Amino acid sequence: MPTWDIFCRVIDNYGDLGVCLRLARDLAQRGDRARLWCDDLSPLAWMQPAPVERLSCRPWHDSESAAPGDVVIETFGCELPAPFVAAMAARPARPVWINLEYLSAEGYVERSHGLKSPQFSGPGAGLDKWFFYPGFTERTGGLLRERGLIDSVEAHDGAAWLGARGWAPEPGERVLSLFAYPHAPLDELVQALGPGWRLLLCPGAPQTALPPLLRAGQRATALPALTQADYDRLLWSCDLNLVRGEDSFVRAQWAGRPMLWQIYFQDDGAHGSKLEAFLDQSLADAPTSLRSNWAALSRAWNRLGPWTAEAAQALRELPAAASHAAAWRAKLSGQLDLTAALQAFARRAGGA
Ligand code: TRH
Repeated sequence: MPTWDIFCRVIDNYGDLGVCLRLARDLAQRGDRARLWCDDLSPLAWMQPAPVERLSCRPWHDSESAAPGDVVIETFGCELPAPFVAAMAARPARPVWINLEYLSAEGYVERSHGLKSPQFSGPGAGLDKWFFYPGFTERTGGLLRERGLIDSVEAHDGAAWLGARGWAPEPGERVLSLFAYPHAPLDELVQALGPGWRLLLCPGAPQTALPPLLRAGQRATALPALTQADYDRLLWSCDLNLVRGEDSFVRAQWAGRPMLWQIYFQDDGAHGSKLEAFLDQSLADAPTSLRSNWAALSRAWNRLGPWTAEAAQALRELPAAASHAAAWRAKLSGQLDLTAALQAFARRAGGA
């Protein structure tokens, strides 16, 4: 049973920790031992309050006196503590050292996935670091998808789950979840949605900014921070999910429901080409009108394009978007998942 050390620095928001927690938990649930080292463990109080067998979550600095396990995952270039790297280099059986990168559908991902970076200086001199890229194709590391996930989504009774929490739509009403950054164009969204919506607002700025903007026939409810497992169930229950960043974005794709992604904004504008690459890949097999309407809506929601008639039309064609979301999910779920890909990679590289 190999031991995995997963290192995470919280830059802002919760995405980095959210991804690391899912990976660590998935490894533990598959029978490996996982240690998650993080510089801010406080969000775990709501993301994962219950203990998980074989998973331990520890403060970053405690790693400085720890003996490295068989596989070490440095996430998103977080730079491991030097004493830990020195201990890796001194270990008789060298651990496999993997840098797990951010998710993107851009072409560089396939080209860079699995590349080796030999370390010539510093405490890790003599070790190799491997670059591992999640992605949407067989030539990447894939996406986190725990065993049995799609069966759980399909067995889920969304109406009952929402009803038990007081979040169910009235007859004839549709329901959406909204998890968004403060700069989201909320006024344009509620205008384009039209009447007949219950909006479930996840924690964040929209909980106060959106209610005054509501149009006739719309109502909003502020949700508390949910556990990751319950956030997933929320996504499985809604007619439309507005998600952001990286982890909620992936989970919404597994929900197999229409999804609108607010990409993480980058000052240099790099998020524009990242969004286009995802739209190109995920909508490639969609009917032409759905493809152009949904792309227009996605650009508008990210302030990368105007709120055109096409963008508004996308929201009137949710049944077509739902069929496409299910087809896209079926395509993705035919690929190897990220945890299994990492396990296979680590075995080949000699650590697990
Ligand atoms: O936190 P995010 O906005 O995005 C991240 C970070 O900003 C990060 O720095 C950036 O590099 C990356 O995006 C691209 O959104 P994300 O990724 O969806 O992470 C949110 C996590 O919070 C995810 O694991 C789901 C979880 N969550 C809950 O557990 N309960 C909740 O109620 C909600 C709303 C989210």
